[in-house]
Amino acid sequence: MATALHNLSDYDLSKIPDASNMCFGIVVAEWNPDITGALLDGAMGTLEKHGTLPENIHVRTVPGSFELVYGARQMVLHGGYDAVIILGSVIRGETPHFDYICQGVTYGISRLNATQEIPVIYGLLTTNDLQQAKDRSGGSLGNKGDECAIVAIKMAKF
Ligand code: DLZ
Repeated sequence: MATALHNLSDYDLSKIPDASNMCFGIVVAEWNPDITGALLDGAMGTLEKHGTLPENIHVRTVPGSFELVYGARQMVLHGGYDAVIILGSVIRGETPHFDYICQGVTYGISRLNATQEIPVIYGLLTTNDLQQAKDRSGGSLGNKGDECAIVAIKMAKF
């Protein structure tokens, strides 16, 4: 969670491995497309900034965040990537779907990380309202997509 003390796009440049020989898969949810599009821009821009070739970043979309686990699993099993990033935005609103979706995605991605060989990076924004999502997708608190790209590079190196 971004806080007043931590901007999601801030990191220590000296600690980031060179990513020029790395290959990444990104799976993006179509719900809240303005938010997930901004997360994707951030992730791709940061991967490229650290040397990843655009042709080595493969993006697939899924209808909603709940489908991110399936998408990530397919990429992990069949993609040959150094790491896979999931990007989604779940906004609480008035529906109990929020809790079910967040729990399902969190559990599913944790399970992939515990059982598979390739790291899956958790770029799911879970916010109370649209403004909080905007703040974390290129707004006042930075971009979760940037943070996920940095984590993906570090975990690929790991
Ligand atoms: C159904 C639903 C709702 C209510 N809210 C969101 C949301 O805020 N963000 C999101 O990515 N997806 C949402 N979905 C769709 C579910 O993730 C999923 O696509 C459907 O339940 C079908 O499995």
